[in-house]
Amino acid sequence: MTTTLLTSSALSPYVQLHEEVQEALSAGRPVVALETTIVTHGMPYPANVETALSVENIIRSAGAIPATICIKDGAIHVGMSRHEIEDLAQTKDVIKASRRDLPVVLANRYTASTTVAATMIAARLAGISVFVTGGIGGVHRGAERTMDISADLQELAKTDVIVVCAGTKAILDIGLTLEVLETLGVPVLGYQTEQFPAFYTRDSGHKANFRVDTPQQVASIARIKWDLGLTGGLLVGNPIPMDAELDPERINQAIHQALQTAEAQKITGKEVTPFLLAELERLTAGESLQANVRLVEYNALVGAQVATALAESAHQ
Ligand code: PSU
Ligand code: MN
Repeated sequence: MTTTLLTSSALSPYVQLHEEVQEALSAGRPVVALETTIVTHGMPYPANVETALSVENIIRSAGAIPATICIKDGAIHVGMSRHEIEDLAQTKDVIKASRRDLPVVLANRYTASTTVAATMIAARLAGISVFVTGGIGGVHRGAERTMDISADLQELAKTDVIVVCAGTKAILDIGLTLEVLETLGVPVLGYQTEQFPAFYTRDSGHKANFRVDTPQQVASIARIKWDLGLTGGLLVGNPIPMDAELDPERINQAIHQALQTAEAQKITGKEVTPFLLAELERLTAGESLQANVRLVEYNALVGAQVATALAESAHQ
């Protein structure tokens, strides 16, 4: 344990809050959780570390405190130093940890990054209610054969955290993903749009559950949900900025090709998503990566505003 880390033993002996995060939380100031699977499995080096740091800066500039989350030395670390982020981004063979992996990783003191599901759990344990990512996992195309449905969806059903994302990539079956979210009772809010976004593009062709236009609206919907005892998360679909959007035809062509390669190479389980992301980057000559960076940065801004609105509503 380093001196900058404090154990939040009241919550869990396995959670270590970074000092800055702990201070902000005890003062009721806005905090935004961030995942690290996007760092270890979602983007190549050095774009991964540059993006992780830029996202933190955006959150700070918007008046909130970032809490980037990973697992190492037998604890879930909530809030990482710049050095720790740089280190994780360059470590090879980091485990991608979702809900099922958490106890195993902790017991063995492995180093792991956290998926959306695992980051939601960590945020909840730390008392953080807003979490920013790029895209969530969902129902994979062909899931009626493979049963490949991300644990992120179940987590949204269970864990009280607002997740700000740019939708899900069209590598998934977006329609089925939304059906499952409906079944699980997860509100899907379109941020300043009626549509559910498709990550690289602004419109998936599917509608969001409801449109919201302000961070205050998101905060108030979340508060009411939790006040009613309706446990579980809320999903905010924040479309990629217009000038960063990719051409739908080109990206869908690349997605189609990447899916075929994954099938031919018999990629399964937790390797599927990272494999497809890397293939897309190759097939689009880096364009998909650039779009990914832009959309995460924009989500960070909106997430910080939502966290601020939520913190303000608590003081009323
Ligand atoms: N979608 C992206 N980039 C990512 C991920 C999803 O556009 O990096 C990561 C997230 O951490 C998400 C995880 O929680 O992949 C989903 O993996 P799986 O499909 O194996 O549940
Ligand atoms: Mn999967």
